[in-house]
Amino acid sequence: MQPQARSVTLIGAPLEEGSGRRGAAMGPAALRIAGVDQTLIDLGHDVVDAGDVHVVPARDLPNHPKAHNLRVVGAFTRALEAGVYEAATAGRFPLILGGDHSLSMGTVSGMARYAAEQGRPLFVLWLDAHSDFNTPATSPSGNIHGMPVAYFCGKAELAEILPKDRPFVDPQNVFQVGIRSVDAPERDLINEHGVNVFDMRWLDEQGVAAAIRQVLGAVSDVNGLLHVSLDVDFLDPEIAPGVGTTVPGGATFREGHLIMEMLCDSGLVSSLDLVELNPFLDDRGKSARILVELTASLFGRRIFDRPTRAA
Ligand code: EXY
Ligand code: MN
Ligand code: MN
Ligand code: MN
Repeated sequence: MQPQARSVTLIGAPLEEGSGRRGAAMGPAALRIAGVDQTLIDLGHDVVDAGDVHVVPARDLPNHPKAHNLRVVGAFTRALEAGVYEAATAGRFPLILGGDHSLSMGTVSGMARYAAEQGRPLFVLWLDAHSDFNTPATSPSGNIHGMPVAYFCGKAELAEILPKDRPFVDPQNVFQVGIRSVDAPERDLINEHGVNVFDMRWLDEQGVAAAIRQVLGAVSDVNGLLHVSLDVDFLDPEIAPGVGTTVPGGATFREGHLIMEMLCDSGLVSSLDLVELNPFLDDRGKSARILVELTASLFGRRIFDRPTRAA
């Protein structure tokens, strides 16, 4: 069975100001050089590249001492929220080429607005070494890329970037997979709000397939939409070194592909972020290539068709 042909809109987000170091702004270019558009076209999908988002810093936002570069991150948040919402409303699959992980404040918020209009709950699959659930009050670094999940769940006060009545994601609809670096106050917030965490210990003991089955079951039970946010540091640094926040003990090549293949088979994924790629730190394009390969698996590349099995 061939996966459905999708209409995909690529949106480049050359954002690095959320990360506290330079380089991630080159991520969209590296993903294009690695052939993300042609890879999807070859799999039978309709692809439109909307180009990169360009912004000027938002002067109505404060210079926040504990949320660095808020004016730049806020401007990207607004532009991406609108761009993702418009693409989804046009029946297209938004695929965001990042850019640091603060960009998910905008992309997930845009999908949350779309999902609310559809009367469907939005779920988020967060593939990351980190939980990214800090707030300006708990962050050890002040870097906003450690805060996007708290932001789109409505738990991080970051001035009025988006309208006050924006829809939030229910923290209990957030599933984090691959986690192995969490700050102590961040862990308290995650427990308090009921975020679902499959940390590396869980994956070692039970396997990624069991985790993804739980996620897909939760989404399909209530006819939800599923946004996937893939941080390069979800993967082990041996196979994906091109990221500023490497943490040893990450997902393997096959674990990454199995997740994407299962997500593809489910037909439930509505949108995707590829984030934190830092080509300045990469090894001859290795990390950009693996992101494109994983995207191919999500969009239907497979080794053999699977037999349809009774449940
Ligand atoms: N938890 C640390 C902080 O908030 O500063 C590190 C966050 C790294 C975030 C990377 C993108 O996933
Ligand atoms: Mn910039
Ligand atoms: Mn992250
Ligand atoms: Mn991370």
